[in-house]
Amino acid sequence: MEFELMASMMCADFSNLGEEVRMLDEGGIDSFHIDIMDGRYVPNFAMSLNDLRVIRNLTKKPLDVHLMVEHPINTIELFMESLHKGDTIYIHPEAEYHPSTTLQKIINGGFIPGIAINPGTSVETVQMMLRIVKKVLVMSVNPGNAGQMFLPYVREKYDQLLKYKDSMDFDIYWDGACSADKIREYAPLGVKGFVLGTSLLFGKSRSYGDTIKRIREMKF
Ligand code: S6P
Ligand code: MG
Repeated sequence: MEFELMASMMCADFSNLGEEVRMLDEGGIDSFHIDIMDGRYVPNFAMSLNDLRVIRNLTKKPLDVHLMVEHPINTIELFMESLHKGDTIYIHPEAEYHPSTTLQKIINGGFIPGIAINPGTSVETVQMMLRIVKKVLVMSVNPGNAGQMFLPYVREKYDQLLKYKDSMDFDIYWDGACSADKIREYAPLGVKGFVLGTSLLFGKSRSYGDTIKRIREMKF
C-alpha cells in the first residue's frame, strides 16, 4: 500500500536542525511539513520564513507548507520565492477574503495548491474549492499546537471527502494526532499521506529511520 509520510518540523529539535533534517531525509521521510503561524490566525508562533528557508536549503525533498496566517495573499510571494516549484502550499480558507484568488496565485507560481480544513469547518463550506485544489489537509486537532488529542468527530469528514476525492481529483492528507492505528485504518481507505508529529515520530527512543520503516511495513 502506497502512502506518504511527512515530518512535522515544528516538533523537531531546533538546536540540532541540520542533523534532524539529515536523519529524517536518510530515514526515508517523503516530505517536510512546515507549520507557519502568525500569532493571530492561531494563538501561537511555530515556524516562519527563515526556518523554511533553512530547511529548503538542507534537503532536496519536497516541502509541505501549512500557512496558519491571516490573509496569506499579503505575504505569499515571500514564501513562493523561497520554495521550489512543485512544493505544496496549504491555506486556510477561513483566513482569506477570497481564497480562490490566493489558490490561483499558488497554481500560477508552479506550486501544488491545497486547503487545510479545521475540525469545525464542514466539507460543504469548502465544496467549490475542492475543484481547484490538488490536496486537502484535514485537521484532526484544532490548529496551533502539536501534542493535542484527536477529535473523533472529524472521522465523518474523512468519510465524506473519501467519497468525493476521485471525481474531483484531489488527495486527502491527515494532520494532527496521527498515531499508528489511524494510519492502519485510513491508509487502506485512501488517505494519501500523514503528518507525523509527537504522537508517532518525535521525542521517541527509536530512530526516525526505524520508526518510518516500521510504519511503512505496518509493524507498529
Ligand atoms: C498543528 C499543526 C500540525 C502539528 C502536528 C503535530 O497546528 O498544523 O502540523 O504540528 O499535528 O503532530 P502531533 O502528533 O503532535 O499532533
Ligand atoms: Mg500542520
